Amino acid sequence: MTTLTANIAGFEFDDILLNAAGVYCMTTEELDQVLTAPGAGSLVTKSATPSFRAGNPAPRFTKMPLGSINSMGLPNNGLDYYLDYVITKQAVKPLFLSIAGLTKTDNLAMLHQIQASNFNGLVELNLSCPNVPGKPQTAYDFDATRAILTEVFQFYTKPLGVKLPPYFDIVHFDMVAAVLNDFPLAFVNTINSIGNALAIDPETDSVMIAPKGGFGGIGGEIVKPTALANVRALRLRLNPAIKIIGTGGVQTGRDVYEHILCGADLVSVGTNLAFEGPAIFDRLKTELLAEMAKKGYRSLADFRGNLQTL
Ligand code: RRO
Repeated sequence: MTTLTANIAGFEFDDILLNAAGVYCMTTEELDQVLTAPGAGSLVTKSATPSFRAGNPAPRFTKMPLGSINSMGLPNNGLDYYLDYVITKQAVKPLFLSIAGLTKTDNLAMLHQIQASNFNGLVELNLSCPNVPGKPQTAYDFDATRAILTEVFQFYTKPLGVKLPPYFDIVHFDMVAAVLNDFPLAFVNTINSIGNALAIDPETDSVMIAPKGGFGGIGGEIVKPTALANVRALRLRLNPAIKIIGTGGVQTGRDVYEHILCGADLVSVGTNLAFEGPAIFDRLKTELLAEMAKKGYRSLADFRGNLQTL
């Protein structure tokens, strides 16, 4: 029997798929659908700020050729809402709580609240939201990334990971890994959407989303090579104790397989979950098992990280 399991920070995942933060995870109704979806091994909540945010004006998420573009602007129901949810459901399976403060002070305050709470699952600190006007992506600033992690690990003792933006330069892979390796991170999640892209509607010659003059983060099929490069580059550089959640461009079981080949432990689905709904997890699992059978593999460990080079 082929099993698809993973382990992060001592948590056993019975399946390796989950939603990407931001997709199907804003409300408890959506979260419940992912929680109970066949093929989904976990879920992550919409990145939370200390209190409710309406986010950017619509249209703020749309299909585009080969993927999606969004500038949601961090709409969310506030930390208490998501913290209550994961505390209530944490006995069902290991869960991820995502937070994305607009300032370091907000992030530290939220982590203090989580540290003091009954939540014992995994926290994903989102250092890569591309869509809040006037707020750069923290993880593109290596000194700021080191500074926040230094402060966090002075008090935070529960399992923590970071959501990273895509990097596009080998030197930047080296630089971010050098920072991350200095901390007891449980995992990194790579990649967030490729930020500040522009898609144009050929009928109207107009941008496709309203916020920020049409600039937004892209996801889906178009980002898969960038996602795979980031998973691979980080797996080659990070301490083995830091696990990797691969995110970006997952449409088929073959795409999941390729993320694992590059070193992913879990694989999350964003754009195509938005298009297809939570039934996608079971389809991806079935297709992944078929791909593994074709290659003669019985477990993920048989091929995780085994990308061949020429
Ligand atoms: O809410 C968003 O606009 C958003 C966030 Br926080 C993020 O991390 N990534 C993204 O593509 N959109």
